[in-house]
Amino acid sequence: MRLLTSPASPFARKALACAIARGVEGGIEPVPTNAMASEPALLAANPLSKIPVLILDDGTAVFDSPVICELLDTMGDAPPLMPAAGPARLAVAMRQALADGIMDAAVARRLQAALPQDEGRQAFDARQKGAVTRGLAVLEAAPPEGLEDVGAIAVACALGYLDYRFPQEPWREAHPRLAAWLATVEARPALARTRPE
Ligand SMILES: N[C@@H](CCC(=O)N[C@@H](CS)C(=O)NCC(=O)O)C(=O)O
Repeated sequence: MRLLTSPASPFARKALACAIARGVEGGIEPVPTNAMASEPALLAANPLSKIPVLILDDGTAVFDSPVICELLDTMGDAPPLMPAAGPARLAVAMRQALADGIMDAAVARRLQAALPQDEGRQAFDARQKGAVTRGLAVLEAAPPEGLEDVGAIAVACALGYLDYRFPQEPWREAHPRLAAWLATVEARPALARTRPE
């Protein structure tokens, strides 16, 4: 399998972290891909021109990151990262959705920052920043425990992206429970081996 990826992408990090947690990363060749360049190979795999994309050995292209993580959960022998059914599955899926939403908003802020800052863009940035702020507040009220599911992995990737791209907006002081949780899991291979440099 090949993973169209970038070390800076929190979504790609989540997919790779899930592969590591499942013990199947050895069967995945990372292919560095600049999504913004919309190279033909990426467009052929994902018409949305987004990474990550997992290309299976038969050529099937799988996106987006929750679908990739769900597929990875069917591979390998490690305990599943997504509960099979019921309220536990819904809770993990919702936590992943919240973390992905924080990533979406933070990535949008990052892309917009490179554009001329007129009033409209400032309003857009404030809206995205609000989504991040409210999302962090919800996570602080109920932080993950451990790193045993895709929801927790997604939260760690979202926080890692904030650290990486927005060091000027530190989040730990206002979110001590979340910070304490991240400190307990960030040395795990799934996170340590995928941390953006
Ligand atoms: N919902 C997608 C989001 C992926 C995404 O936004 N990836 C970014 C990189 S972090 C990207 O490829 N952006 C390129 C673009 O928006 O054109 C997923 O979960 O995979």
